[in-house]
This record gives sequence, structure tokens and C-alpha cells, in this order.
Amino acid sequence: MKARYLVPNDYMADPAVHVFNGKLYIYPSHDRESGIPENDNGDHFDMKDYHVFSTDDVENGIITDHGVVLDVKDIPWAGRQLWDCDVVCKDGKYYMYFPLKDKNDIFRIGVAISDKPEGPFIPQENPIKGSYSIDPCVLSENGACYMYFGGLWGGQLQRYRNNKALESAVFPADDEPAIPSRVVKLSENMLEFAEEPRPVIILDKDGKPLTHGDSQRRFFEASWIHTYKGKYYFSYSTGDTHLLCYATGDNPYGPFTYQGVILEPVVGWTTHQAIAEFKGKWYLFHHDCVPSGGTTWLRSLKVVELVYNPDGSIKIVTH
Ligand code: FUB
Repeated sequence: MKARYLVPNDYMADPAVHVFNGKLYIYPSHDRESGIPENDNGDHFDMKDYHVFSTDDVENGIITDHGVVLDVKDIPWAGRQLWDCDVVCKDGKYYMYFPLKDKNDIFRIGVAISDKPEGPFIPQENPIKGSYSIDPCVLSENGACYMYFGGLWGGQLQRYRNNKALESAVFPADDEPAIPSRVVKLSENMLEFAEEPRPVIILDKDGKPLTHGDSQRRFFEASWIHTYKGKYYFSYSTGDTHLLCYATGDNPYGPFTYQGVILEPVVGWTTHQAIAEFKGKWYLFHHDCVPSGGTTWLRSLKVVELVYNPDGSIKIVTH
């Protein structure tokens, strides 16, 4: 299957994708033209709502738009900027986790709940206690749910160490371990962290943590986790070097060992993925800025088939 755009009439990015009740559901960010100038803080990504999409025919790109399912104006603690979200099902309820700046311009992660995968989602009064940064994605496994989150630069992850806010942002030296994504088990009621978030360590083939200076391989944002043949695949974006990479591990907490690139740089600054199996095939969902003529904050949702080699490695997706 050749790569195809899924929502040609609107700008959608940062897909999270899951199969619920035999259908494939897509939860993207909803890009819009806000008029805010582009900067390294990502202020130009000023999204205000989410749509949900579903399909039972990915191959032909036949997709249903379920409309607006959560709007920033309905979130009691909202400041600005609804970025990448994810949805997980537990005991018949659907929990949407979303990053949003609060009224102090600090990214927190909120929860909104629905009885249906297509929403609408009703937000909680407050963000998750102790949450910070962006790009939540959730792994559900045997009744336990684990959230991965974090992103550098505009995602504010460099402002935290050991889950405590620093006086100001600190980046490691180039030869020091990279700032990691985080993973945390969710509480039974899905509304809190059940423990302190832990670092997602990515090792090189010699067992050494990737360093901050290793910008072609180290984590930047866009955590995604899936399992294949008993292994955990942690994929992510390298941000300012514009690659989608992956690392594999033996349990949800890692450590993960770097394996390689999934997707080379696309047109646009950001790159962000979800990987899911549907009807016996694997797919890479992502975005690029070709339809908007390279306008970095107007991104378009894409899908392409993802192929594994016999040893479990992922074949790099070429454009
Ligand atoms: O959509 C805003 C941000 O851009 C996301 O949170 C990042 O992953 C990047 O795609």
C-alpha cells in the first residue's frame, strides 16, 4: 500500500490509533491557522479542539469524522494549546489523556471520559496531579495501564528533573545521558498516577544510555508504545533532527535498546507517529506538511503500511 492522506479536507496531526470493537479509531491533534508567528516554543501550534475518526477500511482510506469531541472552552483548567492526545479503554469506559497549558502556561496532562470510543469526552475539573509536559500515550496490558509522556523545547520536559520543576530549563551536556521520556502506571480509577513517573531509558547496542548530544537517536517527543511478538516497541521523534526512531525492550518500563529509524524526515518540522495492527496488517500513521505547502503548523494525517523483517526489526519507511 502506498502512503495516503486520510483527512484531505482538514489539518490533522500527531495521530494516536487504536482498535476498539473491531474498528480502527484515530485521535489526532487538530491544526489550525492561528496567526501566531512560528517560534521554538511551539506557540504557533495553538490547537483548540479534537476530532475523532474511525474506519474499517484503512486500505481504501474510507473514514468517518465524528466531529468535535472535546473543546478547550469546556476544560475548566484550560490555558491554551491542545496537543497530542491518546485514548484507552478500561471496563467499558474510554479515557482521553491530553496535554494542555494551564492558566500559568505550564503544560499538564488532563483526562476526559466517554462511554464510547468516538466520544464526546467530558473533561475532569483538574489536570492529573503531578503531571507535566506533553504527548501522553497509554499502553493497556492485563488490566494495568501505563502512560508514557514528555517532550523537549515547547514541551517543557527540560524544566523537570526527578519529577520536580526546576527554577529554569536545564539541558544536559552533550556527553551526559539524554533527557528521557517518562512512564508511569495509572491508578485503578484512571484519574491519577499510581506511582512516581520513571525515566524511559534508551540504551545503545553496548548498553550505554544515549547521550544528549546524540541528536540523531535520542528522545525528543512523540512517545508511542506497541507490542510485537512479545517485545515492547518504544517509538519516538528526535525532534530537531526530524527522525522517527524505535527501541525495543522486554517490559513496559524498559530499558529499551535503540534499533533504528522508522521514517526519514518529512516535509515540515515535526514528525509524530502511531503504530497499530488492523485486519492482519501493520500501519504507520504520521503526518507531513506537503498539502499545506510546507507550512509547519498545518499538518496532514497520513498512513502507510509498516513491515517487519523476520528478526522483528522494522523496515524503514521511504517516501
Ligand atoms: O502538535 C504539537 C506538537 O508537535 C506535538 O505535541 C509534538 O509531538 C509535535 O508533533
